Amino acid sequence: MKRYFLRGCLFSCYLLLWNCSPSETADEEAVATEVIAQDTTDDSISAPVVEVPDNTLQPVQEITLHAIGNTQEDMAYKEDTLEVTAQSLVNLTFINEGVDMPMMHNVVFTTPDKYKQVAMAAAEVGASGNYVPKSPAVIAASPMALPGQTVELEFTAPAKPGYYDFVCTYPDHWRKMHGTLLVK
Ligand SMILES: [Cu+2]
Repeated sequence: MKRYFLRGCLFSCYLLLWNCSPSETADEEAVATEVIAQDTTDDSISAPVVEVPDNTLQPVQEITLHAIGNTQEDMAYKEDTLEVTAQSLVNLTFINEGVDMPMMHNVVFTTPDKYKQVAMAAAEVGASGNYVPKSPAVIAASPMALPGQTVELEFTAPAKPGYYDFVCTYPDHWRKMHGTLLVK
């Protein structure tokens, strides 16, 4: 009798243990599934952040351009050539050293040999169009800098190396104020 009772007990204990272990495994599986689910969510959140280093790989170039002179005769860009690397992010600081009001200048980058054409179209656009025509020949344009003002312009340099142009599109300034953008 005693022996059967003991055997019965052991069997019950065995059953208890057997019942416990699968449920624990099931819990662990549930936890594992949750972790995987969280990881997937994290990946989708961090996805746009991953794109940022792609932009930072683009070389950044800081260049400075000065407008000098204070009359229609002696006004000029101090630098007649600017050099940038193809497809780099160009950070241009444009300093207008003019003193009197007619010395309003900007800098407009154009495709090769189109600076005069762009300047002519700009004069027609006038002040309301900020002296920048809507033209495929315009690569980038700075805001107009009043005498003594400094303006900034950020743009991506052309992908194709070559000689491009830049010009001040304030009416009649193109004759004295134009230069070459050398893209290497
Ligand atoms: Cu000008």
